[in-house]
Amino acid sequence: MNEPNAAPAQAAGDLRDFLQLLEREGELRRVSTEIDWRYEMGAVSRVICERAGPAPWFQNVKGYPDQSVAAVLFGPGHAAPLARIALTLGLDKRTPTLDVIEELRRRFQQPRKPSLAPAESAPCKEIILRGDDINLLNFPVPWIKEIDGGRYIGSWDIVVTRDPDTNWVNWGIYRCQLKDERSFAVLLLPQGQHGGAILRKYEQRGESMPIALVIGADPACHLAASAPLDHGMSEREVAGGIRGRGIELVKCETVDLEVPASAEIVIEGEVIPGERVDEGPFGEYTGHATGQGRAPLVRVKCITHRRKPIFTMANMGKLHDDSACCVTVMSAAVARNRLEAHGLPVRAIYYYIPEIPVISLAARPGLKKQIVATLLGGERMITSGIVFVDEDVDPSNLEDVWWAITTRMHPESYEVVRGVPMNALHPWLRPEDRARRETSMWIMDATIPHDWPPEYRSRHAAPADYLHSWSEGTRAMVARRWKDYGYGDI
Ligand SMILES: Cc1cc2nc3c(=O)[nH]c(=O)nc-3n(C[C@H](O)[C@H](O)[C@H](O)COP(=O)(O)O)c2cc1C
Ligand SMILES: [Mn+2]
Repeated sequence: MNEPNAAPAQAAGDLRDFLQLLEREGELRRVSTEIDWRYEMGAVSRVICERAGPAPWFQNVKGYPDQSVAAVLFGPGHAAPLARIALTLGLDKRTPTLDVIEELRRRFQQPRKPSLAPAESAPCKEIILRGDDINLLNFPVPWIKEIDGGRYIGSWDIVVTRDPDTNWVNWGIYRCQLKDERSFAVLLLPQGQHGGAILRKYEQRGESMPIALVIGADPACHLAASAPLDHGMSEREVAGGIRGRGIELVKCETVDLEVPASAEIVIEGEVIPGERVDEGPFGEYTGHATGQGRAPLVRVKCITHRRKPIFTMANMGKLHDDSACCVTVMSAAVARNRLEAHGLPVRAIYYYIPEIPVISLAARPGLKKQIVATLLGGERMITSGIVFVDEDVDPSNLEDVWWAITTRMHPESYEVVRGVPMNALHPWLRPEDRARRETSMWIMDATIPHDWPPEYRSRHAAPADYLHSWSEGTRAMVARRWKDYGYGDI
């Protein structure tokens, strides 16, 4: 694994392998000076995130000897924005953004079933704590931002639940706020997210919901858990697809669930029907601290962990963060596979921020509305809006996209679609939207109409950049003579 030229490319193994790989590639740095879990770890990792520095691995957390915290593991990367996601896939860290998405798309189409490991050989069972030994405060849980509502035990995690009707197992990354030694809140949003839909079923039956919070699993598992897969699809099989071999699972001690065997920490518990506590605010991927309200409470029944466990944390905020790096590429891969399955061709999709796709395509009658309908029919693939650009525009290049919007979009091509599902984390929602739990979205169509004749188009809308404004012959001549002009260094 990870040898140069290994074929086919395989993803990293457990978190510890992954940290070593990142360190070798200059994408991780050990921080040995003492650091406080209250505000300081969050502040330092946020600056690193905003400057796209190597991920920090805090070795010396105040009050927590023998433990460490790895932060903002997924970026933005140092060598390139998606460097650490590319490395997770066994690719070169400078692999272009749209190529990473294409590779993910291929792996999504080859899900692999997990296997079950015996408890004796599962690293996450090295220490098992029950009864009075349960104490969440024994982990270096960070208070990330001073504006957050408290310490967050789950920010880069996997929340495992099981549908009581179908036995479908769901993995999602959901934020979890520490409440006390034996309980935490989990933000299971009531709309769109699968964890929330599963909880509703248990509550309708008046039953407690078993739940497991996983920290520090194989990175492929966390990537899969951040993907907007359809209801009923298995994140754990997609994780196997991303890694190139099935994930090893192990049974929990006190709940009927399985978790990745190599995880650093597993917290088993249950949600009592109807029980809610204060949760938030929390600095989020929208670049705003949002979502203060009431959330389900998890009562902890058992904790298992590796020796000297490595805690992990995300640090979301304006503009780029580790959450956006993952969710945007996973969404692009899921969305394009979904469109292809519906026979809807596009050249490329990119999400500059989660839930707002930019799609480049060759327009044909009706295609754009078919795309909107198909993506709205999936979960979390569009909220807020969607941008369409022509094939000559690179959707992963923000300047290119903005150029298209400002020069090719007829004002009448800005549309508002009313009555779409709402994501409560959006800062722009009005109080009445929140009350109705429904809102609107926009479509920006920055493509040149498909029915303009070529002659009209070339007279009024021919792109005036180097590539399009000179013939191949002239460009070849200029390239040949480039040094003669005295610009050989540029
Ligand atoms: C670091 C990080 C934190 C996230 N926090 C939440 C959260 O608190 N609540 C939520 O509903 N989604 C959150 N998400 C997004 C979900 O993980 C994502 O939408 C995923 O598709 C959810 O799984 P599901 O589709 O099975 O519900 C987060 C994603 C990341 C990467
Ligand atoms: Mn899911």
